[in-house]
Amino acid sequence: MKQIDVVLTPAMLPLYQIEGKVVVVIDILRATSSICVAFNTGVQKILPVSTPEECATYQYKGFVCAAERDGMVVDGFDIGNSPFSYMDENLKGRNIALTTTNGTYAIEHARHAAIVVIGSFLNLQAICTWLMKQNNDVILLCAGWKNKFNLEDTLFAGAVCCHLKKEFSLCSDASIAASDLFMLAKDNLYGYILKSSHAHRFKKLNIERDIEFCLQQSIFTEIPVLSGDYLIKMELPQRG
Ligand code: 3SL
Repeated sequence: MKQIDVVLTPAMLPLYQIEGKVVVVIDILRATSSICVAFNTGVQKILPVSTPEECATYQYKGFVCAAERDGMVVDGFDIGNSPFSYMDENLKGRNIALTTTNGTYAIEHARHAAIVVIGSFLNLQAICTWLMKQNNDVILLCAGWKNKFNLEDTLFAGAVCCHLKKEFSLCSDASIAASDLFMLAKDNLYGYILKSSHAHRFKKLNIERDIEFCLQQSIFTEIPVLSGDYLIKMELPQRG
């Protein structure tokens, strides 16, 4: 039986073998949610980069440059990491260079996997349906906060484990703990997430509406996938 495992922070990734596996990168608040929004809007490609300095160099190559640190838009950039910034119709067909505190860091560290995809509550059903059809084992990589554990990414990992428990074996205590956490919180995800440190950070920054948005389930069908250096929209077979 295929296996599914949860890596609770990028700092733990060296303990796992990702070669030959599918890695789902998870940063619910907010990088992977915003990436899903961007592809739903019609963005062509997203280039995840490590630093705001590197990101700024893409301005001269026709990219939209987006940078976030500690929840805020980095000075000198037009957009940061709010999902609402990626709903702009002017982004249709554009390429974005993006750097965020944890999300792009996690993507960078997942590069050696067979396939790297982007997961969020916004595309939960699409990701699970696609994962069911894969032959590879799966690693759910939580971006966390500066290499520390967080609740929101673990909850999403738990949601995926619960959806896939018939097709995959939950092969570790981390995947069992994530599933149990999701079962505990699922009837009031928003209320539960309000306990999290990131929710407190958002409160101070007055961006709590982003939390509510990012917790909507399965409103998008796009699956962003890493292709070379870029995230692109996965081409899925047409139904019917
Ligand atoms: O760390 C990240 O990648 C971000 O998602 C953090 S924030 O939600 O923009 O604060």
